[in-house]
Amino acid sequence: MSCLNDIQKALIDCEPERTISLVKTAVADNVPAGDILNKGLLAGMDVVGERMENEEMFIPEVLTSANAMSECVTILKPMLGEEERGATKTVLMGTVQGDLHDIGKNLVSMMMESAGMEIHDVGVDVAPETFVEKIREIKPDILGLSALLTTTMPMVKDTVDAIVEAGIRDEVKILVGGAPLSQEFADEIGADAFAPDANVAARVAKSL
Ligand code: B1M
Repeated sequence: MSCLNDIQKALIDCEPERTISLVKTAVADNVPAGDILNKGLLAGMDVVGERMENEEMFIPEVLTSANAMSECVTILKPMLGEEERGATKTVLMGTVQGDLHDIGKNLVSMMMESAGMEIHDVGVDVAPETFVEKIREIKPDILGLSALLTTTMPMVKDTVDAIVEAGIRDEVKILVGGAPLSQEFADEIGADAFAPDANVAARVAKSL
């Protein structure tokens, strides 16, 4: 359907107003919300992610596309059927205690939201006990922990340890990321997965 190709292209070309307007028109024309999401927006976002990985698109452009996608998802949310909603994973996301960096975390959240997941962002400088409390309250499928400083890497481990001590480790998959982290570090601290960037994070979260 050509309107879905147009939506895809507008998102890839980093044209937020056009993307949103095309989505509104498609909704008004009774195009199924699931098609707009999957065949228009998510297909476009896959290309954006690939271009980001290949350094053909840069952070500000990716953020613009991701923001447009978020707005479109908000427009489509009430119209999405149980099937699409049922496929949604819930993610609790935060930057660990002592760390104030949130641009990468926000980008990861947006890419996950773009992939259809429901994000509960608890912000930056989040204490291990707050993560434990929020896991009990929100019951997410996945916990995302971000850390950008070598000095806050140990806090990622402390957070995982607090979750183990609270007896809720089996209830949530843990995904970690941030520039100084690695797969090796994730394995060492007993996390379920590591992702080096936002696109991989969304892909890994889908598979967890
Ligand atoms: Co800070 N800072 N900073 N800083 N800062 C870095 C990280 C640093 C590398 C700069 C440098 O020295 N070259 C350095 C860390 C060195 C180290 O420990 N290895 C550093 C430092 C030292 C500091 C301070 C200590 C400086 C000081 O005060 N003396 C201080 C610490 C404050 C604190 O946190 N307690 C500090 C403060 C700040 C600002 C507040 C000024 C600001 C943050 C603003 C904000 O986030 N709202 C800031 C910034 C902007 C940076 C740099 C320049 C940019 C970070 C960024 O947003 N990158 C950074 C240098 C750099 O990275 N070039 C630097 C863009 C972002 C999209 O990438 O965050 O890597 P990134 O996220 C990526 C991946 O890492 C991954 O996906 C993202 C998207 O692809 N990812 C995940 C991130 N989280 C993930 C979670 C996942 C999966 C993937 O799953 C859950």
